[in-house]
Amino acid sequence: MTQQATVPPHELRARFARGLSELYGREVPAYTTLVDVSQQVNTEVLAERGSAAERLGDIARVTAERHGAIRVGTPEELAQVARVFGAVGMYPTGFYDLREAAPSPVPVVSTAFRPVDKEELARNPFRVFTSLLVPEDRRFFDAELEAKLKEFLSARRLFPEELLELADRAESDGGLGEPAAERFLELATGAFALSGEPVDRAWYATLEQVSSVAADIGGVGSTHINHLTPRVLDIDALYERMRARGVEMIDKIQGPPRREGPDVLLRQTSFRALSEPRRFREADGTVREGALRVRFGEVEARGIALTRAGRDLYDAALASGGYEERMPRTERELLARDLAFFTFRAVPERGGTPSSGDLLTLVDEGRLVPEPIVYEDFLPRSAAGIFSSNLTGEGSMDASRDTAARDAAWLAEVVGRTVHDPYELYAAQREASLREAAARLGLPRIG
Ligand code: OOG
Ligand code: NI
Repeated sequence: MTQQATVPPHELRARFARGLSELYGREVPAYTTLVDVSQQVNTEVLAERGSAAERLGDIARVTAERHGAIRVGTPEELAQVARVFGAVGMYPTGFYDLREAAPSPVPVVSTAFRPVDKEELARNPFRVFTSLLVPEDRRFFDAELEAKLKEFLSARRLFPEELLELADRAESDGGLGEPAAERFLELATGAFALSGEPVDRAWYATLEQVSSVAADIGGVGSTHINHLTPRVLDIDALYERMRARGVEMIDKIQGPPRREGPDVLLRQTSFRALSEPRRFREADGTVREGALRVRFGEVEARGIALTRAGRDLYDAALASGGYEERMPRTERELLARDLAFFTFRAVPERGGTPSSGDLLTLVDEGRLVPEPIVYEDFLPRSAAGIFSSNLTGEGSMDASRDTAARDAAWLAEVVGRTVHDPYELYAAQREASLREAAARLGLPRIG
């Protein structure tokens, strides 16, 4: 008998991303328009700029690239999410405390599940920004509401046992054979579909007074993907084109302002999706048709990953208003001042003996060719801005009350896994490429 071929994690991930994309396109038709317009813009940019357009990822990757966002209510739910994503090679990376995000705090902490290896990212870079409600945070919730929330949340089940078992099997075996793979994907995609279950109107409204994110998470019996974001090569062009089509965009592009020079980090913009029909259970037990407007469309452009020094400069320059002047305008300067991450390709064909192991000298001699590392993560201020610009109502928060301490270590404990540090991942990629380059150039080390 022939052995059933295993579907490896990257293929599961690519199929999962496609499955969610089809689902979201059916549920939120404006998403399909956004994907179409993004692809038009990408085709044009590629035609105009040629290979320079692919400096931060080839067109196949950029075309397939998406990030999604989901929101869950309890540490147990987050641990289950980690198992589902672990099956497709997506691991918790980075910690974002959106409760601290001025001027629009949101009662969640977040991480992004994503591939962490260069090869895996190249195969399919799907990532999901995942937020966890913090009902213990007294700035948002009083003790009574916290207790009610926990009771409601502990009674629901986001992921069927069969899905979690398949996920564990996929992770421990490095994939799944057919038809288990197909079954896993069907259940995984289904877990993020919008539910037709009636929403308790009074309970939803109570939570909405505190925060519409709290209502979207804790007011319903399931989770759902709340946006799916394509990547575009010229976000300014995309923004104008969507507006020209009559789509009402938020009033700006979040992240680094437009300027001359290499793109850094991440620029994003969004539009509010239309309200969607949802069923509500009224106080008297009857079920009526209603509508909620919680999902939206978002698009992003990615730039070079910054080092901690680069990020500090970015934050300071944005805060002081001197961004345009203070951020370097060339890759060369970003590299020379160690503000951004690059990998390096050795060119032993240059011949002769390198005069030193000094990085910049080797680059100037043409023995090392720097290639920028694309930023694979998120920006907390943009994330909070994206949340808030798409919410109904301001919510309420009393900043004088007790917070509940949360950090990456806490999150790691909750999911029982490492929470990867983005800076360490980028630095490891750079170091690995330098080691390889040194060996090829016959140098003990490059530094
Ligand atoms: C997540 C918002 C954050 C991003 O791209 O920064 C985000 C959410 O709305 O749940 O997706
Ligand atoms: Ni997003």
